Amino acid sequence: MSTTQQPAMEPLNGYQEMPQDQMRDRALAHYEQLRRRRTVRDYDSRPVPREVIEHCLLAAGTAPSGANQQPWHFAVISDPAIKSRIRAEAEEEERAFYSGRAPEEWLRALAPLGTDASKPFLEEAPLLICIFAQKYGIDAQGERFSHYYVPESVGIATGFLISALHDAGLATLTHTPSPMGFLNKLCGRPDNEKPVILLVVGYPKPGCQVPVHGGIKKPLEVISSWL
Ligand code: IYR
Repeated sequence: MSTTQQPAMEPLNGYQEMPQDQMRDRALAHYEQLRRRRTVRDYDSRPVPREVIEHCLLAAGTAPSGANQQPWHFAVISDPAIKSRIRAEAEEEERAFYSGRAPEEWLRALAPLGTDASKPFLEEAPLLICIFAQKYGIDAQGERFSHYYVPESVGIATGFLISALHDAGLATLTHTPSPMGFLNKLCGRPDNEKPVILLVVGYPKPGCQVPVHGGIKKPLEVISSWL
C-alpha cells in the first residue's frame, strides 16, 4: 500500500455505549475486583488449566501497541526441569544483587516487602510466563525492521495479562531477575527479543501471607489531577 492511499476501514462493531448508571456500576465493580489483586510469593504446586492461560494470553494480545506491531512474545513454562534451571540462574543473579550489586537506597526501598535472594516460587508455581519484548522485527526475507514504543507496548500487554489472570482467579508475581539474558537460551528465543518480566502464575499456597506494604495504594488525589 502506498502512503497516499487510504487504508482499509471497517465499522466499530465491538464498541458498546451504556447508560450512566451501568457505567458507574461497572467502573466501581472493575475497581473493586482489581483492588483485590495482591502480588503473591508463595504458590501451591497445583497445575492451572491450559485453556484459561490461553484466553488470558489472547486478552494480553489485544493490547494497543506502536503501529499495531505487537512487539511481544509470551513463553509459557511448566516443565519442572526448565523451572529449576531458571531458579538456579535467577538466584545466582539475586545473590549478587542482594549482597553488593544493589545500592543501599534500593535495598531500603525493598525492605518493607521482605524480598531476598531465595526464589522457591520459581519451582513451586505451576507456570512461569516469560514476557519478551521484540526490540526490532524480522521480515519474511530475514531483514530487520524498526518496532516503535516497545517498552510502552509490552508494559500495556503485561498489564492486560495480569488483569486477565487475576480476573480468572489466578495469582501472579512480576519477577525481574537482573540481568535476565539467560532466559533467551532457556526459552529458545531469538536475539531480537529481550526478556523483560518473568510472570509467576498459580494458586496461592493455603494460608499465604502478603506484606502489608504492598496493599497500600496512593489515594486518588495524589495519583491524579484534573485541569
Ligand atoms: N529482582 C529482585 C529485587 C526486586 C526489585 C524490585 I524494584 C522489587 O519490587 C522486588 C524485588 C528480586 O526479585 O528479589
